[in-house]
Amino acid sequence: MSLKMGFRWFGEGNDTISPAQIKQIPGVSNIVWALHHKMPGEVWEKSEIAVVEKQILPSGLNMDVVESVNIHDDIKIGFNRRDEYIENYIKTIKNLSEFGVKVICYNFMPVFDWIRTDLYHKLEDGSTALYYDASQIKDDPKEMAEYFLEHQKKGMSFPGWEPERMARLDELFAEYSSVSKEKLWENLKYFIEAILPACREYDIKMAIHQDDPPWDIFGLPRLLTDKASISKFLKMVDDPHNCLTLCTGSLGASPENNIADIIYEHCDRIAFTHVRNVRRYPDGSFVEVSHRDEDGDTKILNIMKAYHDCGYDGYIRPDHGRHLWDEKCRPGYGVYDRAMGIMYILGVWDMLNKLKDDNF
Ligand code: CS2
Ligand code: MN
Repeated sequence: MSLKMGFRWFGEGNDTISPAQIKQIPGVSNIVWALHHKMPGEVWEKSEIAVVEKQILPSGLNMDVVESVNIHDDIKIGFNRRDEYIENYIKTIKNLSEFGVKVICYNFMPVFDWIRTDLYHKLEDGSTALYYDASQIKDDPKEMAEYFLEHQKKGMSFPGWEPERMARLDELFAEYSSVSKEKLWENLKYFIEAILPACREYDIKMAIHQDDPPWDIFGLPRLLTDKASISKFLKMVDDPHNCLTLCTGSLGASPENNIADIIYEHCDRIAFTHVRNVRRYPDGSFVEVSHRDEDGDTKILNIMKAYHDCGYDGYIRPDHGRHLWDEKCRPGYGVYDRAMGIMYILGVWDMLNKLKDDNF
C-alpha cells in the first residue's frame, strides 16, 4: 500500500528549495503548489499555470495537488457578487484539470487563515516553531495582522493574510458581522453545490481544510473544527468530489479531537492529508513540534495506523515544520524538519506494510 507523498513548494523565487532538490527526499512524488500571486476570486489562467508546469515537470514530480485556490470573501459572506467569483472559480477548476490536477485544497475560514501569536517560538532544543499563546488572543485582531504584515514586508508571503485584505480589516469585519455560523454553513453549501458539476466534469476533488485553530476566534465563526462538524459537512453535500484535506495539526490543537477516530469514520472522503504534530498546554495554547509521536499530543502513530487500516492511498504531506540550524525560511515551512517528517511518516508506513507480510 502506498501513499502519494507531497511537499509544499511556494514557487520559483519564492522558496528556498527547488523541485529537483525536493525530489531528493525519498518517497516524494508530487509538488503541492499554487499561484501565490493570485488574489482570491481571480481566474488562474492557463498561461500562468503553464509557467509553473515548466518549473515542476523536469524534476519528475507531478503537480496533482493545488493548495490553495482561496475563496473570495464575498462567497463566504454571501454577497450577490459571489456568483461572479464562483464563475471564476469554475474556470480555474477547468484550467487546472487541463494540467492534470486532481485535488484542490481550500478552506472556508472567515478573514484569516491559520492564526499564531509567535512565528519563532523557541523550543527546548533551540529550534523555533509556530506558537499560539491563548492569553495573547484579544478581541482586536489588528495587532496580529500588523505582526504578520511586518513579516510580509521582509518579503515573505502568507497565503490568507494578503496585505490588500489586511488593509481593509475593519471593513471585512463589518461585512462579516451579519454572518452567523448558520449563514456561513449555508454559504459553504451554496458554493460547493455551484461548483460540483464542474468538479464532476473535470474529475477534480475539492478538499476542504479544517479551521486552525479549531474554534471561534475574534468573534468570527469557524465551521470545521471537530468530528461532528466534519460529518455534517460531508453529509451536507454527499458526493465523492466533496472531500477533506484532513489536517491533523489543525484538529490536534483541541484535546477534544480524536483524529484517528475521524479517519476511520471518513477515510473514503479524505483526498489529501496534512500530517503535523502539536504539543498542547492546559490553557489552550499550543506549539508545533517534530513529527515524532512522543514529542507532541497529536498521536501521529495512531493516525498513521488508522490510515493504514483504512487502505488510504491518497495524497499526503508533512504540514508545518520547525526551523532548524539557523535556517532562513518562511515561518512554519522549515525544509529540514519537513523532510525529516517525511522520513518518519514513511518509516512508520513501511513498517505497517511489512507487518502485513507473513514472511517478515
Ligand atoms: C496550511 C494552511 O500552512 C498551513 O497551515 O495547512 O494554511 C492551508 O494551506 C490552508 O488553510 C488551506 O486552504
Ligand atoms: Mn494543514
